[in-house]
Amino acid sequence: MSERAAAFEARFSAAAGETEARLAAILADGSHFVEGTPQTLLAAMRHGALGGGKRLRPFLVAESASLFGAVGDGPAQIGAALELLHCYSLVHDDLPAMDDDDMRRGRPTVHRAYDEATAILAGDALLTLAFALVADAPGVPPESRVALVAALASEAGAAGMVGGQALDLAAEARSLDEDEIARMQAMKTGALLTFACEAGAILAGASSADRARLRHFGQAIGLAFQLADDLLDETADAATLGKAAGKDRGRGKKTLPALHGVDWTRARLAALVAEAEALLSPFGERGDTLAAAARFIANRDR
Ligand code: GRG
Repeated sequence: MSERAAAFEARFSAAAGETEARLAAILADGSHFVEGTPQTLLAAMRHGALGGGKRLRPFLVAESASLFGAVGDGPAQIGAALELLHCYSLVHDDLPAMDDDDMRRGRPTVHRAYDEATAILAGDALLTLAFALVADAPGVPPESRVALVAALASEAGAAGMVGGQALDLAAEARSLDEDEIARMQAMKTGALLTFACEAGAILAGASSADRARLRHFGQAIGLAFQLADDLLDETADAATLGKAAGKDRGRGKKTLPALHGVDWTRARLAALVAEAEALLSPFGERGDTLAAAARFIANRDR
């Protein structure tokens, strides 16, 4: 690994540790959970949210915020909120009615460790907690908090991640064409990554041109993330992934790597990284960490 890549990995891993501690504190915190909160529900939420994951989305929020000089605890709280929302999507995605997975992040999925009803409710509670955290993000002006709530709702909902998941489920009955696959992936996977990058610009009160630039960057790395994920699904083993591998192929679901092969996928990933790097060029060295994140996303092995 190059020195530059090693420095990125060290920074990324330190940030993941901070996110883990913040999430643990939030999920232990009396301010969010009054005495009446059912303890089994809370335990299932912790199971779904703690103890694993790359914590990529909070990292992107923090780095995009620091690109514009945002300071204070606001970016970390928005990152934590986004990560809880991401965890809800994984808990629900793993349910028997959806992907029907037994393992996630190297551990039993929430419905396996508890039961289906508890997993549905734990996901619901993680989603609603995410919005509570955005609404009271410390040090963030009210108009920015409202903008963040609106952007997150749009990217997470029917026009974003949830809509993408619906298109993905529909693809089990009818094969999608290439454009439809790309659109489904941009919604299912790209939407939250786009929010992560745009959130930093919103937090810092950046210009609308910079906000659009960061959105565009998020869209490019979102596509790269999904392509890399599909490639891993084709090539990696379950022990490396911490979940079942080869599931898409097993279900006859078309992915772009399955349609075009590994060489085409690697070339497309390189083009997306170049696009992401070019979008950061106006920021000079300040954009180095986000550029390294784009390369990590495209080349990742987990
Ligand atoms: C159920 C509403 C709803 C949405 C589900 C996120 C999602 C939409 C489905 C997950 C299935 C999947 C494998 C999607 C591909 C990309 C993805 C989101 C992978 C998981 O994200 P990582 O790699 O996971 O960031 P960690 O565990 O590192 O947090």
